Amino acid sequence: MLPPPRPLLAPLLAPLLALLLAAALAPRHARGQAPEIRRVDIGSRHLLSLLLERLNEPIFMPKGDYDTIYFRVPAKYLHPRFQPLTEELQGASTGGAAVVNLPEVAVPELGPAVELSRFEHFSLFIPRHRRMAKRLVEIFLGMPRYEDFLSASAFCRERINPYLFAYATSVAILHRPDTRNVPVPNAACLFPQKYLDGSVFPRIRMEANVLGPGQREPIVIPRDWTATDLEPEHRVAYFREDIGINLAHWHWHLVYPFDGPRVVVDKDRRGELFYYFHEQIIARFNFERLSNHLGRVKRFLNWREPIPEAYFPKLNNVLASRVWPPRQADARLQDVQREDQALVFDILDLERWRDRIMDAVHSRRVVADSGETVALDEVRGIDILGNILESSAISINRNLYGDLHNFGHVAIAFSHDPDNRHLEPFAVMGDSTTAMRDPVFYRWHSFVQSVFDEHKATLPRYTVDQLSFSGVQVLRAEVQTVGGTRPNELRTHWQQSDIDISRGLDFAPRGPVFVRVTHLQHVPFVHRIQVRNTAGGVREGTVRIFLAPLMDERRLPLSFRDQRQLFIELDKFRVRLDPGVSNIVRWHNQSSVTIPPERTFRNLDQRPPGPAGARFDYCGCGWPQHMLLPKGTTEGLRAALFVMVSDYSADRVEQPARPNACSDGHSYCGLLGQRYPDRRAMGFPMDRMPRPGVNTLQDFLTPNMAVAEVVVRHEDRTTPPQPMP
Ligand SMILES: *[C@@H]1O[C@H](CO)[C@@H](O)[C@H](O)[C@H]1NC(C)=O
Ligand SMILES: [Cu+2]
Repeated sequence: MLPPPRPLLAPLLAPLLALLLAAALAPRHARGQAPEIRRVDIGSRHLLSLLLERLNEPIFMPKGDYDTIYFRVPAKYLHPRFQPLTEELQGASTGGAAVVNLPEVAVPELGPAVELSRFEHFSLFIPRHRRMAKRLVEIFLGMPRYEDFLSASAFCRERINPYLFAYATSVAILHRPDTRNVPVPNAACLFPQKYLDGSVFPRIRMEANVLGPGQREPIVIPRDWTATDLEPEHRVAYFREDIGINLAHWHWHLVYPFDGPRVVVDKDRRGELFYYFHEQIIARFNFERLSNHLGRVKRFLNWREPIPEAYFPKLNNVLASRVWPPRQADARLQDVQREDQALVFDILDLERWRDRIMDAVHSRRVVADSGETVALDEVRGIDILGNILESSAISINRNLYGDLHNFGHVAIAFSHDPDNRHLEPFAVMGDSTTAMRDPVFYRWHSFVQSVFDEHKATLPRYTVDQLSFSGVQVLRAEVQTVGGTRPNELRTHWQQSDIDISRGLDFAPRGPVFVRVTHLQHVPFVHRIQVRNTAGGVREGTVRIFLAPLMDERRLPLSFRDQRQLFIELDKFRVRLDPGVSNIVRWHNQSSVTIPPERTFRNLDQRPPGPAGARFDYCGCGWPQHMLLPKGTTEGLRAALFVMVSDYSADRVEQPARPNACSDGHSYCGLLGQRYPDRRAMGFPMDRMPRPGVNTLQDFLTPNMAVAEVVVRHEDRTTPPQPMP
């Protein structure tokens, strides 16, 4: 039996239906093409991404730019409202367009996945929603052939909440062997309302409805649209609200779901990567704060105290006409009693989990579900702890250690309506797509990181021997900015970029519609590193480059213990060291941390054909290139550039034979389907307390390391959009 689709909102239906009929019956050869029906091979992989477009429009509406593709599905796939009209809606001429006939497949029982209405938000942090997502991902991964997956996906599309559907389909695309080359559409294009000021949508609709594609102009979003500088936290809003950063977080969670079928969750060092990715987010945020004369972020430690930071997101859920709820200054967490979400827990539960985890960290062992004790050692400890703290489905004991990080997000997200008396949905902290916009995200994650730090402090310090690379010395490290006159001066400014959001605009005319955003950018730079190898033969090394501020918020030099936690990774790569002196040149855009700009602001139509296209597609995970450097200050923020060359024979990881076409962004994202490509602890060599006697960065150095003092200078100018390569 096929489950019935979720009811649509009644008031929406009448005008919607009129529109659909008009669209479906209108002659399609208005542009002067002869009516003809092309058939599209359903094995074609890009059809899947078309299913993710305009998710509130029924499947038989035209897809792709300029109405080029029509899906035709069995009547029973459709919403009951449309089933009697199947012939009229699906039979009309589609002159000039291509038609895809999807065969009927048996889709397993959708179970809990149909329980979320189309107009609710979807949150992985809420267990009820996780169960829905898990079921859908299981179904999608279980469909035997690509064609079956495509058809099942079309069936689900018509009856599943759009956010849930897009999430589960994207996870399946990333994890099915036969869809490795399928583009996972950029979420900012599918759901622009989660990334852009709600006030642009009426303007966008006007532009799209009144003007043809060739006449439309980008809608410009000003840089300060959520608050003013009366609110000190607003000084770093350009970081929190950056589209690329929010996409990076969303994409990371697609690659590393914390719940779902075991094959999807249980990845090499996923718990450790949760630690490292968020550690880097906090370090980067603090660097940004110091660039704006703000103190480092304060951990959210006492959950009974009010939260001084307010946040008013100004995002709309366009179709449901619901806004994301704001949080007033001095909001307090309360016990959560959201029966509507099957979610009831107390702040005391969070405190109890925290205390149990802290006990485990300090006694250096955890108790597994089976009652067996497992050591939190140097090798596996951080990974076990990451899965416990997040927590993920592979937590060693969820009964005992609970669901601390996720439920913290939820408690904060419901602080404005903890018992549903106002029928308010959760706030931005409740959704991993939007959470990074809110200042409290960083306070909560700083707390989470402090638990990891407690664990790292119990580990043995790295000895000089472990840090050194015998026979290899780094003689010099410097950066040179393109067009710069002095070495070791990095430069930033503002830049505009356009993003096509037409794929996320339901019930609007076709063709691209652009939004123009302003974001931080840096001037291209290059690393020049001089290394001497006197080891008596060729050696291979891993170059590790980090950047940290020199001064704290009081403008006093940072101690190494503090500075250690502020290092952001800029790059990591393998080099061959011939005997003698090697001069290593490495460009900013080769970084192992970042993905290039066209993957943040990408438009799938610019996808290059052939193998380059495949590479383009699945390299979506990583930090946006434009946010590689912190903003710095107009007078120049002093920073330490740290370069280390470690012995590759100790860093090397045995990989399965299957080559990976894409390794962009691997420092924060790993490699899909492979092991994390560095055997050292993530964050090495800054991840542990320094050995005794080390008080400054200089004290920490061994001969295979070097430090350069650099400045990061910001110019308050805005450059226009750059053409994409
Ligand atoms: C990286 O940047 C440099 C300098 O701007 C440029 O010459 C080079 O083509 C870029 N490489 C890639 C892969 O974009
Ligand atoms: Cu989080």
